[in-house]
Amino acid sequence: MQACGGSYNRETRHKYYISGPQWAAAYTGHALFHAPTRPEIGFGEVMRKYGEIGIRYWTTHDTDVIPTDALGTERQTEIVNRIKAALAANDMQCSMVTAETFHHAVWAASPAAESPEVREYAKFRLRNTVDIGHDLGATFAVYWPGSLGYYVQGAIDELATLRWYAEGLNAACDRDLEIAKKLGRPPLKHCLEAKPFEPQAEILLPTSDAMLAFIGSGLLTHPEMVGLNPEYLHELMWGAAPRAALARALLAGKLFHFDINDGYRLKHDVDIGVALVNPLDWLNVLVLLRTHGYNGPFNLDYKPPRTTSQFGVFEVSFPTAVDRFITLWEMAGEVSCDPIIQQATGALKAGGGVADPRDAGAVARANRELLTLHELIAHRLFQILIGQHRGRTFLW
Ligand code: GCO
Ligand code: MN
Ligand code: MN
Repeated sequence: MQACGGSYNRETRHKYYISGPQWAAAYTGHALFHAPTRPEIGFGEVMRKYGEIGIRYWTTHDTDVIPTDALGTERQTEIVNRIKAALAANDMQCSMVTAETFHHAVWAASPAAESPEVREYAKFRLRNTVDIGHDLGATFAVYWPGSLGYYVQGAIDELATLRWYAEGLNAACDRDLEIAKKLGRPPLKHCLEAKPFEPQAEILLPTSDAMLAFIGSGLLTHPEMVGLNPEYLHELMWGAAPRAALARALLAGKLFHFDINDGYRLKHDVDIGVALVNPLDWLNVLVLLRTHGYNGPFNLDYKPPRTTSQFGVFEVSFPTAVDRFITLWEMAGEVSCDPIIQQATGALKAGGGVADPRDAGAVARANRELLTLHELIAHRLFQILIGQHRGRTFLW
């Protein structure tokens, strides 16, 4: 790390709305074909390390920190009080809470199962997560539905399942309005997160676009309270251009929260550190978000590689992820005011200067060379990415 140099200090890292998930830091290296490689750690240790690094915000699933059988009991209150103390001790704030509706056996048929008692339990969990969120001072609640889908044909009625899922969200929003009023706090921003391929074979809401349609379907009693938490990799996985998926969310006014990481198209959810696979695309994504005024959190939802110990997780994995994000965010600012890119986009917008826009041949001819500026812009972005625009040279 010392040899790499160029890392930001804690104060600089504090200026960005970057959040560290409990589950990312506590990830033990396990997966379907992988046994754990690291010991478990609790929220006290995670916050101490995040605090040292300069990650200001913390996010958590309910069951990352509260055992399932303690949810809604006095033990929950006691744990939440300890979390508050640990946040304060490490100069951190809780920005987001999320309900785990995928891991426990109770979710085998999803939180919107046919069985009414599963759905009642799901409502309890979602309402309880809203309670925890207000108690911890959070701004956002995220829902990744998990098992909302099926493995075998004919297993579920899709329409009924989606209606039932909406009932769960409605219960969360109703509870939120009630508590927010009582506490004099603004209601939480509720964010749906899509993932296309896992953990079921077929997913009912596989993409952010599907979720936008769901939000607008008329099933939600408070659609204005519900938006999106897209994850970069989850959009890439199904073959989308993440930048375009984010643009659609922005147009709809629904880009509330953003999970940042990286990976590959049409592969499983590898959750690699931000920009380690697609740095140029990441730069572009941040140009889009800066240009259009996104001011929500950037949540480091990735898995530090299982090849490292906890030493590597906190000495290398998290600080480098934070610093790559900051560097790219600052570069994105540079892109927005780069004179060459400004000239090129200005020229593109001015058009080819054809007098008669009904003459297809003349319009095509006038725009042909103009459109070569698209490639010039791409080249300039690459130069900015590698620092060549500042005179950096490569001699051999
Ligand atoms: C994943 C998901 C999760 C969610 C989390 C929040 O990659 O499995 O992105 O990490 O972000 O469950 O609800
Ligand atoms: Mn995520
Ligand atoms: Mn993921």
